[in-house]
Amino acid sequence: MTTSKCYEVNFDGLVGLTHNYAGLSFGNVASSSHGGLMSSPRAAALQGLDKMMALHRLGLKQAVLPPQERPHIPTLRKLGFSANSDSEVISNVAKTAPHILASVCSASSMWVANAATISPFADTSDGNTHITPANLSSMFHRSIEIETTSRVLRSIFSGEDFVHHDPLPGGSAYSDEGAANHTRFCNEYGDEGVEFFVYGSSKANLASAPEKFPARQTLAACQAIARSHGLIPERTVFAQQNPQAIDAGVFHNDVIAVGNRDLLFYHEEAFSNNVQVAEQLNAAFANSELSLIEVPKAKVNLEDAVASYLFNSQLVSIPKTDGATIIVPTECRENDSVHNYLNQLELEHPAINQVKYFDLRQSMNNGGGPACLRLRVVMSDEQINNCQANIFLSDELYEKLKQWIESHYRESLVPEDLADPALLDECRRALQELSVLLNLGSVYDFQLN
Ligand code: SUG
Repeated sequence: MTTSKCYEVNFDGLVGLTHNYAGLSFGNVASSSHGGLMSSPRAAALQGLDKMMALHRLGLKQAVLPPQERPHIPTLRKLGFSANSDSEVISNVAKTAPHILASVCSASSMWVANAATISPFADTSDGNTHITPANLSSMFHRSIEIETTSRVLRSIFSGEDFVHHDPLPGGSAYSDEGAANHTRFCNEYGDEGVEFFVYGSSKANLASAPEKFPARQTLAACQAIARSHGLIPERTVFAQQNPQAIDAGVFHNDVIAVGNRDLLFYHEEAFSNNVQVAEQLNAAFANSELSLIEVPKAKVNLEDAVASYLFNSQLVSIPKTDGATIIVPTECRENDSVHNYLNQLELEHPAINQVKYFDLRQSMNNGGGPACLRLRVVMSDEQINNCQANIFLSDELYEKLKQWIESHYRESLVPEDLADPALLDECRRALQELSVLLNLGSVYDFQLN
């Protein structure tokens, strides 16, 4: 057990050079409705970086995770696109299977809330921090993130007090989408917490599954992670998502609920049984009181919650400030019912200090809001100081990353551009430079082979 001060560090995914709209995620309403439109990788990356910098300036610990190599040639070769050169591979797939090219070009690793489930040392029976990369097996374009994600996480969290597990075995039974369906409650970040896992489907209750859209997280996956992380059963809660919410576009729990410290902010229709969830969480939270803000559907209906991403917000505790700051996308200001609700919350609720709006439109158009872009890791001062990677945001790193984006990223991309072999070279050149800047070692396939 550590005696040094502990923080919640927000690791944000940098948007990749191939950020594009390909309509790949069935059940993610924004992804489906923007498929085929023009994207702006440069604007997307700068929007994400500006959010990171704003949180850093608020006094929070902010770090960055790198994008992945796309198009992903090793996946294309595994799928039988064989040619002598990588550019021939791209031209073959572009001619015969453009939908496969779109999948291996997705910059989806930016949504690092899906990178892994992380249980900090305070919650685990061996006192180590346990990390399980998500298998992302419900979406092909996301399942190809796992290997690089694992290498990046091992490079950053390299101390002996980090235990890296393999992703769960693939297939529908153990479909796992990481921290997007996992929250932790605690008093101080270094205190023993309650871990809360939310799943979309379970074998035991097949009758209560969504009808229209896929459930992307199973109970079996949540239980396997809780087991291998050595979590204490009395302080671990599993809850089912409301299948109607999934059918309304809530493809991850973080589209309808968010927690931080002793606060849970969620929609009336978030879970199959909200009352039971509140009781179980309160029982697990034992000696302290949990603060629950349940948003009634009469004030914000499911459709507005999904369109605005009100719950894909970040609840953060700014040093020396009472109450949480809520980081929301600007879409929340454009939706009347959501905006009115947030104004009221800011004025009246003692648990909420202020609301801050961020323009993340490029990511939002693919269904990725503020919370999707970040992975939370509780770290002690000691762990932060021991980290060899140069990933903690500072004024200097911000300037370097900004310059890096401005010199390497394209202004715009349309689906046809994915067939341009120059894009692969641009991506590799940029990532080579980035991995040196962030001191990550060799984490990309093109660096290893
Ligand atoms: O997996 N969108 C991502 C969005 C992930 C959001 N993450 C969280 N809620 N934590 C997904 O559905 C769209 C890609 C495209 O269509 O081009 C996409 O992968």
